[in-house]
Amino acid sequence: MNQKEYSSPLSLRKVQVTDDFWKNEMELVRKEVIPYQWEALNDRVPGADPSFSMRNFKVAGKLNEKRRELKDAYHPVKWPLEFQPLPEDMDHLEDRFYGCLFQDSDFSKWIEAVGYSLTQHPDPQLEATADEAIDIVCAAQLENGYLDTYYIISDQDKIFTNLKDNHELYCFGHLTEGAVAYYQATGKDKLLKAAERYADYISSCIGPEEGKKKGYPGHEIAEMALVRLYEQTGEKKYLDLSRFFVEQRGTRPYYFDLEQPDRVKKGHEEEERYAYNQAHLPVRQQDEAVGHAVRAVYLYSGMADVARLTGDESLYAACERLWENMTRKKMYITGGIGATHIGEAFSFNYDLPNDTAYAETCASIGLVFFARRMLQIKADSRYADVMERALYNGILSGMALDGKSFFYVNPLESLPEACHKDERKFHVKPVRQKWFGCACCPPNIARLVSSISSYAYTRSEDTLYFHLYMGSTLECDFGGKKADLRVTSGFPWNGRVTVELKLDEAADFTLALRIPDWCAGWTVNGKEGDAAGTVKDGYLYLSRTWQDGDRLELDFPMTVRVMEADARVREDIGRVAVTRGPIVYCMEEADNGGELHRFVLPDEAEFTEEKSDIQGVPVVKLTADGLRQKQSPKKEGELYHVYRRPGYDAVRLVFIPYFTWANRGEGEMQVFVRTK
Ligand code: FUB
Ligand code: ZN
Repeated sequence: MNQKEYSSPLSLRKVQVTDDFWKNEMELVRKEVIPYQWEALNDRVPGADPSFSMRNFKVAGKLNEKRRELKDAYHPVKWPLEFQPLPEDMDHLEDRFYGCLFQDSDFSKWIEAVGYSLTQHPDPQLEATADEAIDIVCAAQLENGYLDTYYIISDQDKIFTNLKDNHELYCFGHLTEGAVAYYQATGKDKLLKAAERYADYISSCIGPEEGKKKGYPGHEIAEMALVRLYEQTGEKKYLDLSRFFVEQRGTRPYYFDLEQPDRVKKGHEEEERYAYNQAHLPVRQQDEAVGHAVRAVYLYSGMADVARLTGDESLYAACERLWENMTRKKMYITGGIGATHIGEAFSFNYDLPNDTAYAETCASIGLVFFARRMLQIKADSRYADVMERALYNGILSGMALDGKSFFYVNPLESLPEACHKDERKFHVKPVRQKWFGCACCPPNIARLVSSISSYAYTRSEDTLYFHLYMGSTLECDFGGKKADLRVTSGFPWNGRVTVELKLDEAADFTLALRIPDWCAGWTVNGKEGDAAGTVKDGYLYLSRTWQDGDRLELDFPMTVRVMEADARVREDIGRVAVTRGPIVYCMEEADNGGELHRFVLPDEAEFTEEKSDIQGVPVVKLTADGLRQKQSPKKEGELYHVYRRPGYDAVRLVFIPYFTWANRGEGEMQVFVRTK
């Protein structure tokens, strides 16, 4: 690890995304998701499960008021307070907590997305709404800094008594991420100060010192949030707490056993007991991605942050091992992770079923967080390739092309009848949903998409890294000299990119350009390979004294690539997936008719590329001559018959980008297609 080479994302205020593709996604988030989400947070969406998020903050704030009046004579409601069922009469709710116990995070993800969005599109009205929401949230904070409505409303005696299940530190993490984002966008620090006070309260209760709880989050995210708080405030105590959380995890005796001794009896074997929470082993001994997938990648992101900031080689080595295991043995071609719906978790190596896949949108988003953090430590295109794969495929599939509905689960094969009738596939929805009772994914897409440029670029003192290609303008400076860049890009449909420099005076710096793993024969200003510059770990380094008006023309040819999985992936044997550039394709019933399992893509298939659109969104469609297996001649009503070489009808197969599936009503979909 070379700390001198570490890089950081550019401030969102210094990068404007102008890209046709990503700007469209960002505008969907700004115009559709953020306003809808605000209505959802306030329980104003007819027919949708109420969130109760803002309501809970208001109730907590009101209780605080009352408590102040009564000089703390408040008596908590009875414990245990489990998930509150939906009340029958929504007009006469009691002053108590409703909803999932991590509903506070709905607000936090919203405010984070709002912050990012304001950097690209100032909107005084939205900012005023956000400020009012922040006032409501801050009024709920206890004098001591604690801020989680579930416990504030229900039972303050139980604060931090169930770190494993009850998401207090998860809500803290999201609150902090939102607070930093909003501060960076607007300069307003009310929420940031609230997050700091909460962080201070947490470290007065949990930590290595005598008398404090030796716990850590049951659902990770606080680790990376504390690092953000440290980077924003410069307060090392936040980095120390993050490091404590990372290093304490999985140590013996298990903290989760200590906090709730009853668990020990219920649990499995020692090492399996807390694998769901990645707390089965100390993190440096972990080498396989296990357990709940979102939790896992949030942890790994925090580990990478701590490794970078402390120069910790062994922690980085653990991140590397986990990265390799996850991306080489447990990741779908779409960048989806977490193959099983049982525990929303990773399955065993090479177990990647297509039609029961879980591949939660949030998990792929967490994978992008992890990838960017690994890139900050070391610019290696392995990380950026996966980041790009997840972004254009397993994540964008999570949102409809009109931004109005969402997938939580992202299967690689879907048969609507099975989704409706087969209990094993009830988690797989054949069409996107308006919202979810547990609404983690849509707001996560909102915060990722609206901060997309922080994944495209990072910089060190003298190097600007291009990890993704997207049209944008960047304001940088190197050695005190201003350098503005204008980037245009045809991604993801063509690989032509231009970079133009506008400098007040000549300046020395390096541009490091990622060479995508899917392209062969790339050129920069017409030069190929080593002739173009120095290539290291998948990046082309161009170090020179740049002049005003310098211009680069990059070409990363996008050709169709037919991919097969490792032969140990049982479900994919004898099947292939069609890709082009960063995009994974699929077949849909809307174009090909039903019973997709009967279609065959011959080895020698030649593809035709066609500029087209799906629901008005420009795409490149692919077509190829293929086959459709005929029903063998057999006796009427017979289910089985003696095998005969099958006959086929010639058909034209149509492939569309995977992220655009299920935008034309309910129908079958398949990514991996039989081959011959
Ligand atoms: O537990 C909080 C969030 O809800 C998780 O990250 C998601 O997987 C969903 O279970
Ligand atoms: Zn989710």
